[in-house]
Amino acid sequence: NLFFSNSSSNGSGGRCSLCPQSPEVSFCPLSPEVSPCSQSPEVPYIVSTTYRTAYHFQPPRNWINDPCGLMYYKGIYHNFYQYNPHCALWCWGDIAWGHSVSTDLVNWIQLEPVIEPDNPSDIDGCWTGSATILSGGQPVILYTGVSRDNCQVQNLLFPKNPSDPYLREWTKAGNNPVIQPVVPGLNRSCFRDPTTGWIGPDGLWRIAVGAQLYSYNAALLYKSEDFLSWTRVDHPLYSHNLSNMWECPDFFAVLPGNNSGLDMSVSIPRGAKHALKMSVGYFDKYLIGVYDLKRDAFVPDTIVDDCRLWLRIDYGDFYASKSFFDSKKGRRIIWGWSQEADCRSDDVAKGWAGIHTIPRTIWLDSDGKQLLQWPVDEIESLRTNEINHQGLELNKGDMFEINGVDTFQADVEIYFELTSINAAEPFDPSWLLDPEKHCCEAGASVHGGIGPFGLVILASNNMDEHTVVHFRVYKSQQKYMILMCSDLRRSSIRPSPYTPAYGGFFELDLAKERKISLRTLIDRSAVESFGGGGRVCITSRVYPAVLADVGRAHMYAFNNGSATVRVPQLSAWTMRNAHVNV
Ligand code: DQQ
Repeated sequence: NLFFSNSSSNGSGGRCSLCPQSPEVSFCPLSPEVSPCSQSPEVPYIVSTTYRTAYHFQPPRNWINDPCGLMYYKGIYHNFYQYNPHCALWCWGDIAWGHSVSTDLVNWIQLEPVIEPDNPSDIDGCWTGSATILSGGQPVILYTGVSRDNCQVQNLLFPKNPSDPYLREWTKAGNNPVIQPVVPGLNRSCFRDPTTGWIGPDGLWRIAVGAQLYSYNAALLYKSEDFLSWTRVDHPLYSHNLSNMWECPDFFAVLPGNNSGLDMSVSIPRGAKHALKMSVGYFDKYLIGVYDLKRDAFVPDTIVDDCRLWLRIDYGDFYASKSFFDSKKGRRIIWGWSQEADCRSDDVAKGWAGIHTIPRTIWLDSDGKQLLQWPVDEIESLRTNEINHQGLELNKGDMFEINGVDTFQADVEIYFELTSINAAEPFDPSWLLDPEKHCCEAGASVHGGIGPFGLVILASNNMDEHTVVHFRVYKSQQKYMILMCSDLRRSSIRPSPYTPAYGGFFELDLAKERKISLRTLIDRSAVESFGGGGRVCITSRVYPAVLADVGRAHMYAFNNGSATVRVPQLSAWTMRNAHVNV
């Protein structure tokens, strides 16, 4: 049993705290420093083309970050994104809007950037924004422009030729900026990332803009009749004190238990709830509540002061997500930016940095409390070489090797069935404050009552390198809490990558349902996992030397808990390369 004998006794692997190079790119200094990779005598410095993803979204070269202005227009999906046309770093003053188009959300064609910093209202950067399709079908874009002295304003863009389904050329409005940072108490360097517009009860357009105001953070509310001239509503859509600035707010309607999406520019049916998402600290968090039409404000169902307890869209390397209503298939789709977790000098050497996650359908669970996400069906068109196993039984310490697929490019779906729930250990609610810490303490080598069980992926022959995605089941008063971890602490023998143990909790009614599902999409340096039918999602970036040097890795299903778990169904596929901006 190589896996467990090689792990340290406390399961921490020695690298648990957030590493000092944990990324903070949105506020990088005027000329970003290129940090040298720390060298290790045993492990050669590697800049490998093998880390480039095969089916995730990324441009051919250079830097990308936030998805902006996603939309479906005249039969074409558009992805606009934060892009540095000059190099693989986020550099002050360089950020433009890249643009790619697709008919299936899988294969993409890169077009010319639609905007670059070239006038006083965006001379230091064309930052994040959103697209809205107006009532007559005309698309428009609002984006944050950074003018001199880091003054952030909101600018408008129109397509030059709306009959071009590719929307290749855009014009900046003559009256930009259309919104200035002129609110009492507003920090004008923290006023950005306008949402997609929606129509309020009075028939006027609304947008929200992320802002820091006095000592609190807010999604400021603006309204307009024509999308050209905007007035601030005298209260925010929602605000909160004691957290970092809310970047990239997103506001959308969802129906409990119904995975059809809702279009925010038409009237929203009764019974709908609303989700307010904000990118804050290193994570995308959200609140579920109602949009109170009388007060024109978002009211969360539960007020939780400590924002460490707010639910997250993804518990891993995932930030600045944006959703849109896909009118082609009647669903809401979200995706986010996953940044490199290696040092910047490697990014410069390989010539690219940043990917977008697989687009995910997003909807509200039937209990109305949490969002669920699942990779869009289209991604299944890349599946090939299917393998299946049924009726496996995993006792404590068992590892079952999954052969027959390309372990660097795979889609794996596995169900774990609990044979008994009596062995569940008690849940400590304080773990919710820091699930990463708990994943470090309760790593895969630490035996438990029910779990850990899950997948070991990207493993070298001697287990020097491996990444583990696993679950543990805890009993909490009337309910069961499931911990899901994506533990990267041994994902690479190289010292430079950032290798935390990410984690999140979800509730499951195990008295009714004894199965816990895990779907993991492996794409070279990207690993996206969906636990409990999409209740907890974790995106991770990994740089194993096995990928660069050996070109072969192992994958296992395992159990290291005292209770036996069954695997009624395990399916895996090799994933073909998509045509992504080639
Ligand atoms: N990235 C953009 C900002 C946004 C941040 C700048 C979030 O508009 O707040 O590239 O990653």
